[in-house]
Amino acid sequence: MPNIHKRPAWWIPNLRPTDEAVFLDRRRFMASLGIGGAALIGGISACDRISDTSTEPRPTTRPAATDARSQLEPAALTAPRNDKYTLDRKMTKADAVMRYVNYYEFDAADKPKAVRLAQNLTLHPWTLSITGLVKKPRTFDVEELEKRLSLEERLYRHRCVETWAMALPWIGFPLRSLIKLVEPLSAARFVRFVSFMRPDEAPGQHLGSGYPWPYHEGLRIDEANSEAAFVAVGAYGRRLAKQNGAPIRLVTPWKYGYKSIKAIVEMQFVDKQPPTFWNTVNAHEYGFYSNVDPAVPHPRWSQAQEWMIDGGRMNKRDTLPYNGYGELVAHLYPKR
Ligand SMILES: Nc1nc2c(c(=O)[nH]1)N[C@H]1C(S)=C(S)[C@@H](COP(=O)(O)O)O[C@H]1N2
Ligand SMILES: [Mo]
Repeated sequence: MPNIHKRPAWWIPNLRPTDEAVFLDRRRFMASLGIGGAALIGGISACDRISDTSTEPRPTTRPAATDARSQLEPAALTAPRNDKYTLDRKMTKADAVMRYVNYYEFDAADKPKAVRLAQNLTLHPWTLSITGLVKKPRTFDVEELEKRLSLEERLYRHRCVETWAMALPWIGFPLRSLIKLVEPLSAARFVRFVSFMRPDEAPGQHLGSGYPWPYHEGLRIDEANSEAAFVAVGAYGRRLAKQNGAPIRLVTPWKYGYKSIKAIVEMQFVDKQPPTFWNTVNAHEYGFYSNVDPAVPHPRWSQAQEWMIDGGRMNKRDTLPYNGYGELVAHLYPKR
């Protein structure tokens, strides 16, 4: 039954401004996440200097039929769990993780809309090029890469700079296993990560958006080689959903979420600290390192506490230094 596609639970139907039933439905969904209209405005504008704070549903075009439909429900993908990485809280429901996303290429302000529009991203073919200061520059097909590196499941917490958090089972491999394959030269001191550039599929990338596309990030080489740095190709026993960064994304759980770049197409080994997307947008608010630190407030809000996306905005927990991963990474930085 190749033409029958069941929509997954996180799928949000296209909204028309006049369709009140759909609008109410969406409000109920927002309420179920514990975020009312006013709270939502605070949440969405946070990463965002050029923010659109409208919470009204706006008309959109339907996702292109072909790839979008076939990818609605990502294929199963399982890997043995690495028991070293445990959680101090319940795992976030998959449904919440798949609906509550930040993906500026698709929409900078409206999370449900970003989820919907992300279904337009074509995933096949997808290659990851490793360039720059390495002995063995390579372009990998992502699925071929998965076969070369053994996949594992890791339970990790995620902390967005906007104060929302989640805890989820990623599937992937340590970043350092990939780095080993290309043999960096000793001159390589940083790794630059670049996401895709396709304004035809990603409306947020249109000229005039004011953002320095494509999304780009960076790590110092010792950070990249830290055991905590992970590359995800799946989550919750499936391949990554498009809105969560399919087919391949970075996961750096001790740093604010924007360092965990989605949909990577290139990794370049360089000798100087590379510019990063959010630092370029607003250097005053978003640094290169961006390690989670409850003691250092964002210029516009405190970072002392956080809230889980399926537990409600009112249910606050204390933020942990390095998001709780200090044992693995604190040695990389000057003493706090
Ligand atoms: N390419 C790309 N990667 C990105 C982003 C983005 O907008 N584009 N947003 C970042 C931010 S701010 C966060 S919090 C995480 C969110 O990941 P999730 O949407 O899968 O929860 O992705 C990060 N990676
Ligand atoms: Mo974020």
